Amino acid sequence: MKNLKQTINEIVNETEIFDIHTHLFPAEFKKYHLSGISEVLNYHYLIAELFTTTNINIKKFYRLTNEEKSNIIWEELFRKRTPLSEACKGVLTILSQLSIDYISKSFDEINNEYSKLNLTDLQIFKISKITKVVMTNNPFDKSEWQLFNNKKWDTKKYLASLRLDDIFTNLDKCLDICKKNIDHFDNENDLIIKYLEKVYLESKPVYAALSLNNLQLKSFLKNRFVPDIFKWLERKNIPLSLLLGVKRQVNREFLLAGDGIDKVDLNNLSEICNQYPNNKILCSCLSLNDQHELTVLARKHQNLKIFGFWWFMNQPSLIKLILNLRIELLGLNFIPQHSDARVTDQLIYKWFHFKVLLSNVLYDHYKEIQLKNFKISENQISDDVSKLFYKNTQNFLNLS
Ligand code: RAT
Ligand code: ZN
Repeated sequence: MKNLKQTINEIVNETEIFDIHTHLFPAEFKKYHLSGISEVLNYHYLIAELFTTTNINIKKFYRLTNEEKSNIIWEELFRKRTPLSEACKGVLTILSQLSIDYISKSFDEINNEYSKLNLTDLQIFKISKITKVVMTNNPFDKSEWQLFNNKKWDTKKYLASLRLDDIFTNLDKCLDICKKNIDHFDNENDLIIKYLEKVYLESKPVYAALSLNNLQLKSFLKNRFVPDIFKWLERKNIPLSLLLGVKRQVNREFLLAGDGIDKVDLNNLSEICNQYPNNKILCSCLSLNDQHELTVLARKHQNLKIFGFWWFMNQPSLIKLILNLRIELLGLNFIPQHSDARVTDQLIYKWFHFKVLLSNVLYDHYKEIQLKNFKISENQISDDVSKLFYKNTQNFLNLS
């Protein structure tokens, strides 16, 4: 092998990625597909930063057009101030990766230059080496669900997942929607399962997902729908993905930018894994406080797989720390990252940033075993990275 560091960098940059959690939609579904620098600047991570950095009037801001909002974000966070936060650096990564010279330029100038690139989502997938992304699909959102009325998009690239939060936060609405779609049912449990079966056939999801705060997690096993949902997931052979520790609307005025962190009791996660040993559980926790316990739980339950650095955890300093911990406790038996991208262009920065961190962490671990006379080969590194970026996901989702 040439130089270890260079070999790892090359392999990490060339390995295909299966992005297990995004909020992306195919370009053909125009109403929901987001791309371009204006959308990148309108990311809710940046909006929260703008609100707390300036005294801008929040209601007035939200009434502006997207381009007006991006203009303000560019001026306030990138020109009047030094763009040092992770979300700001992400924008700089995208611009520099696309060779757009942004120094001393206004938003309009950058936007013009960016639009001329006419970047397609397939080009972006290629830049980031992404083969598949899993979307977040809410079967209780009629407008969004229209995606599945006409599948003239690449269903091998954009895989579906069923987001079931509404059953736990807005049951009446869900039951109404189920009743409009299902004619014959015995009781409400039967109704929900029949509706899930219908949307399953329409979308072919690779997993079902739920985000829960502590209270919801605590009462989860007592929920009257949960046993049947687990039975149904087992029949379908798809995992349940649990996104734990979000506290929705800590600041309501901020809208989508207003969610925060909750403290969760992971004993409840362990109990879920024990009570449903035949179901597969994917899990990501939002708070740093939960990462150690979550990693230990992934050593204790065969049906539990950790994935990604979710949202507030997606900060380089935390990733470095916890990625090391995960390798120390789990070897390579986890899914290290997902992008959570809402705008296709964000794939560029989310994955670029992570690849740099992963390469450095892997280098330290390989170096250490080399010092203990282990002969690590290029092929073995390729296999390892492919597990992390692709195969662990593919296997856990039972895909071929
Ligand atoms: O990361 C985000 O963009 C959040 O707003 C959420 O969408 C979160 O990832 C979720 O899936 O609930
Ligand atoms: Zn998400």
